[in-house]
Amino acid sequence: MNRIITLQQSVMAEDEKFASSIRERNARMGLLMVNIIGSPGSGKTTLLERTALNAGLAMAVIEGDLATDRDAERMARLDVPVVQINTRGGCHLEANVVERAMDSLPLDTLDVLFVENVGNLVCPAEFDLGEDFKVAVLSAPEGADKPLKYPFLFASAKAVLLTKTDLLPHLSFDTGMFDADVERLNPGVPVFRTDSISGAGIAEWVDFIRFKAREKRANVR
Ligand SMILES: Nc1nc2c(ncn2[C@@H]2O[C@H](COP(=O)(O)OP(=O)(O)O)[C@@H](O)[C@H]2O)c(=O)[nH]1
Ligand SMILES: [Mg+2]
Ligand SMILES: [Zn+2]
Repeated sequence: MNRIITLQQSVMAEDEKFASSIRERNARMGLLMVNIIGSPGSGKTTLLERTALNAGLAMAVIEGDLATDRDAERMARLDVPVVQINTRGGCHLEANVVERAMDSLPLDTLDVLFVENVGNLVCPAEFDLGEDFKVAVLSAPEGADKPLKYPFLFASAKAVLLTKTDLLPHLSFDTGMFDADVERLNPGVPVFRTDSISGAGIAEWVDFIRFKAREKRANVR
């Protein structure tokens, strides 16, 4: 399957109702849903491409973007089922439109559904999409001070990814401070360090997702 469906995001109240309905459906199906949140350019789509190339996960992606369908095209090129949501300038995704997007995905064939949220470290963290958990993505060039500057995201995520670690030798990124701040905000949260150029760290990340997908499937009600 290789298709892109484009939806426009609508403004809608009572979004919690949609988030609950998504969560309920996923629980019945045993489908893991992961909401990926990070700045524009932090490497979210590249990470998802790398994840798709790592065999053994049946995945689909919902791409949230202000305007283009470029990220969806990148995923479709890898034969990943993908739905694009254009928010028309909206800075986060909302559950009502995510639920509609899910209707055009082959959910019963999947291990995991990833949502690449709109590039933004602030409000995407505040919106429940009915996901199992949020993942905070920070790329090394953005700086080690960002977890404390955007504490809500880093405190609420169930995994933190430090991407572009290949660039660390060229940066003055204080990894000790980064680790300490993340641990302080979110004690015990798993932190993955990935380099999508060499692929370093991707296997550990995919293992984590695979484990969570298996756990979800095992708990089908
Ligand atoms: N050096 C380096 N560049 C990366 C890495 N991951 C992504 N990039 C580059 O960062 C830019 C933004 O990546 P993209 O995945 O589109 O970011 P997104 O906006 O978060 O989806 C692209 O030019 C990528 O090639 C990485 O691990 N190392
Ligand atoms: Mg992207
Ligand atoms: Zn927003």
